[in-house]
Amino acid sequence: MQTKWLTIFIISGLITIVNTKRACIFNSTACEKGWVQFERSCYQFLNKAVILKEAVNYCNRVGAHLLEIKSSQEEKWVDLQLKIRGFQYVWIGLTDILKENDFVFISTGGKPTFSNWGKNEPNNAGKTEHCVEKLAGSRWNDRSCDVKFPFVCERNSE
Ligand code: MAN
Ligand code: CA
Repeated sequence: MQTKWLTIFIISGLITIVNTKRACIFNSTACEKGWVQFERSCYQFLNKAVILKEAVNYCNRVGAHLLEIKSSQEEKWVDLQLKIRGFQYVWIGLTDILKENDFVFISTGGKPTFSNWGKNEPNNAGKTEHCVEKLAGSRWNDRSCDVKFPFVCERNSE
């Protein structure tokens, strides 16, 4: 009789552990309301055109950074999101403001390993283009940091 109760006790304990673990895994991959997930990031799409520094500051205030596209899979997903939301352009979090034609992530200063520049870009037109726009469904172009574009914030989902 004692063995029976001990067995029930142990099994119910194990079920509780498994269910808790499952809930943790489920919650840890979820993004907050207003954010959407792709792989290990949460993204917020802001359909308001602002100059680059305002986009950077907004993303920082919500614990994020400007969109950083690190693979063609990520870019394909971003293009789907932009298309469905009717965005034509967005800022991305790259700049060569410290050294001409040396593009780095604004968030870390690190060098990207993936890029998707348009034909003949970056061209530093008028020698005033130190920020980067992405055309929805298309490629990247260096632009003046003082023009206004909608933007996307990105942060870790874990
Ligand atoms: C054209 C190209 C781009 C440049 C913009 C600036 O589209 O020369 O490289 O950034 O004009 O308006
Ligand atoms: Ca350009």
